[in-house]
Amino acid sequence: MGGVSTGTPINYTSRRTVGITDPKAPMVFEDVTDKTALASFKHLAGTLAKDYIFEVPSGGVAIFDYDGDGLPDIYLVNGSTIPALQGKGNPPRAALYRNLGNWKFEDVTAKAGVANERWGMGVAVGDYDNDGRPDIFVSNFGVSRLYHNNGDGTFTDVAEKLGVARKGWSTGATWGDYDGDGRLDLFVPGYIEIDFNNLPPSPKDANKPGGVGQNFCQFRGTPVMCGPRSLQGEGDTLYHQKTDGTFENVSVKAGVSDPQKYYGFSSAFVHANEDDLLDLIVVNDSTPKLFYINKGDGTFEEVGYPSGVALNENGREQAGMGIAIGDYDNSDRVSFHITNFSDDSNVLYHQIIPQLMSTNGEPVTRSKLCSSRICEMENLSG
Ligand SMILES: [Ca+2]
Ligand SMILES: [Ca+2]
Ligand SMILES: [Ca+2]
Ligand SMILES: [Ca+2]
Repeated sequence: MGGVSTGTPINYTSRRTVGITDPKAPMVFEDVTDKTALASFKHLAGTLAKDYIFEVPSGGVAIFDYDGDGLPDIYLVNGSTIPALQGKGNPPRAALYRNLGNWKFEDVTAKAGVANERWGMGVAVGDYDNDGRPDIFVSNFGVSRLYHNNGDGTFTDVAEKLGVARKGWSTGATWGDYDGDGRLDLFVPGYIEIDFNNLPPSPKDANKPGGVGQNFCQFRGTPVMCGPRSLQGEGDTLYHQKTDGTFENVSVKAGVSDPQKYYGFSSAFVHANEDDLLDLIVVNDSTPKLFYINKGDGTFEEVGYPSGVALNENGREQAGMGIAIGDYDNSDRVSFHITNFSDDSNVLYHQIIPQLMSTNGEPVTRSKLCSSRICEMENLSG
């Protein structure tokens, strides 16, 4: 995104997907949105001009059964606008749709009290207080929220009270009990520090006399919003849940504070090796990915480079956006699929275990190798 001159615009003369789909293929999925209450949801993030980078991303969806009736419900995060942030307009609202069955949904946002009305960037669901009811963490550009599920169809924002009202630009968060004490902990990546009193140059500045000029921030030859490169990134935050149910910021102590201030976009707690300790991966935009192996003493070792996950096969950082984790080849080892920004390749990292022998000729077991140092990943996307 932005930050470099990319030359003259490229004009595509045909749809770039032509020839890669089979028109005779059977229709497997039907888009039923218009038949449901979800059809009335409108996601809004800034203006169409997208003058600033925070108007570009936003959103997120959580599908979970908030009322325990066995039917999965849908929570849609919404963005916001600069006037709304300044109190000069109505903020867009997030929405919770209760599943009534038979593709019928009821908008229960107002009753549930989960409209957010801040600039939403992501959502992570977890039952942090072990009462059997899933709770909602909403990552905001602004102040994040933790909606406690009261069990009667309503939620209460307890973020300030419990110490997780993260300020700044929070993105794809993840719940996980990294220290195995039975209480969920919360990791939240930070993206970019934005100073509203000193906003980055916008495309409308490009042609102004004395302005930043055409070459400042371009995408395919068109002036666009600036960032993330050249903008100040944000550190990341790990909240450890204490015995009293409040959270403490242990990012620095645990070694996951991201002092380089990479542009964090997505994260996931994951069992990456064979011990029973949760590891952590952070997908960053335009900066190396961070891969943390849990050492079991409340700290993590960052192994992004030695594991092969930090960069792509050409040794370049990619504009990481999202992550999917799964054992697609039934090898009992997780693989990572990372999605990247437009025109960049998406990457599948397959976990491999080098065949090593110990000094007495015995095979080194995977758990010994992987938990003591790193899990090695190979890039299969090429
Ligand atoms: Ca339900
Ligand atoms: Ca709960
Ligand atoms: Ca814990
Ligand atoms: Ca970060």
